[in-house]
Amino acid sequence: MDTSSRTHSQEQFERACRSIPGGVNSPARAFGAVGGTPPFIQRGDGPYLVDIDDNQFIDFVGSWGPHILGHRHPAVIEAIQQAIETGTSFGAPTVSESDLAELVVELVPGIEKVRMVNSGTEATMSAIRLARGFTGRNVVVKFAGCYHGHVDSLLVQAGSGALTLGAPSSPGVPAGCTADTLVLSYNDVAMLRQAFEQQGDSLAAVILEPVCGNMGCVIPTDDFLRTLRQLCTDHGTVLIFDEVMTGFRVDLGCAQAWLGVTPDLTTLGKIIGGGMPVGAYGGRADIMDAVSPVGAVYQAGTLSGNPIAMASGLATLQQLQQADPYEQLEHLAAQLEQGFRKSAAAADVPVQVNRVGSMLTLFFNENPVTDLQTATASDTDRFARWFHAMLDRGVYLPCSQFEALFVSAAHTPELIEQTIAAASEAMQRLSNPA
Ligand code: HOZ
Repeated sequence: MDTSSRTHSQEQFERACRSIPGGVNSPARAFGAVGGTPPFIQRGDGPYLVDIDDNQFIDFVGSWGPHILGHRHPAVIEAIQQAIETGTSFGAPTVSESDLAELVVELVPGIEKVRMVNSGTEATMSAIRLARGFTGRNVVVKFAGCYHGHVDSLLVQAGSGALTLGAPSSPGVPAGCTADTLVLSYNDVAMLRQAFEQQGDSLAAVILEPVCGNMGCVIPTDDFLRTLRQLCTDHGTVLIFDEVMTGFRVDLGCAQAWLGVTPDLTTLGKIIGGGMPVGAYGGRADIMDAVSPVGAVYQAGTLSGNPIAMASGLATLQQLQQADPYEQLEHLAAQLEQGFRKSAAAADVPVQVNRVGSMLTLFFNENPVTDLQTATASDTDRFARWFHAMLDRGVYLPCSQFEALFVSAAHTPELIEQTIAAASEAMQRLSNPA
């Protein structure tokens, strides 16, 4: 399929750029790192996206994670429609908030109590404030290449769009906001031990993506995670897993269940809203009870716990619980991983494929990718050419080397085969550009 005709998208992008900075409401989707014009989406349908030029793409972005069931899953749409009939927002308690909270508590090992917010950024910002309020300490550890939304204190050596667009540490964040942020290297156990030896008793929190997705998919070593858990316990430091991307993605119990390491606090986003704007932070009851109105740590939101968003999230999690698609996702993603590896080998293009369950990144890199330094050694020009060759063949991938793609339960072995065929052609194009 040739999907290179994108006249209407081009017109709409030019129009959008006149009234919206860069034509987009979130920088990661602007094609800044790969060049060209992003397709404007008309609709989603199961594993497909259709743009306004009527091009159909096999979608491996899934709205950057939420659509683990594919687009417009009937159970999710029906739940949203039912909720809309009763109103759109009340700013008062509803039963749906407890329904979703109870299910989250049941599914996620580290969550005894949970507070709903509206985005992943809000969740991590609130979790950091809570950890500081609970411990009475200020210093927070983060890891280079991990991304926790656009929270001032965490926008240091950040991944995702910040890394893609070359601004891992943003202007507009006063030095004072990051003075208490300590940045360490992902998977570096010696550096971690040293930081705790030097200032363990003044560390309020350590926050990390337990499987990183925002410098591309990077997998933690067992030693790294277990050492981190032990050091946090020994020093009374709050361990925060940012599971905005991995939550309900790598396992129904999130990455913490898959890894067998339980954090003190967890932040969630994406799948928990089933495509509606929902974030959440939760964890140990003694810590969560420091949040207002029980405790003194203030956090609030007019639209938090919005009934339509709750209905969408609840339907999504219930569907995951009933259908249990994780084995199917593992098979599909393993098929894709093998296909990508073979297509690269056949074209003599050096790549690394990092994958956990249905999240995967193909790095154009000769060496293993284990942290930010090794991730940024990837050939991003090559990535851009591969990305466009795939898009022209009807495969919609994340538009950055430093993101993970997502397989959904709506994909089929046939669609994965079709994607691998496109990948083989695209790889051949890389080694023989003419
Ligand atoms: N946080 C997303 C990437 N990891 C980007 C979301 C977007 O731009 O829509």
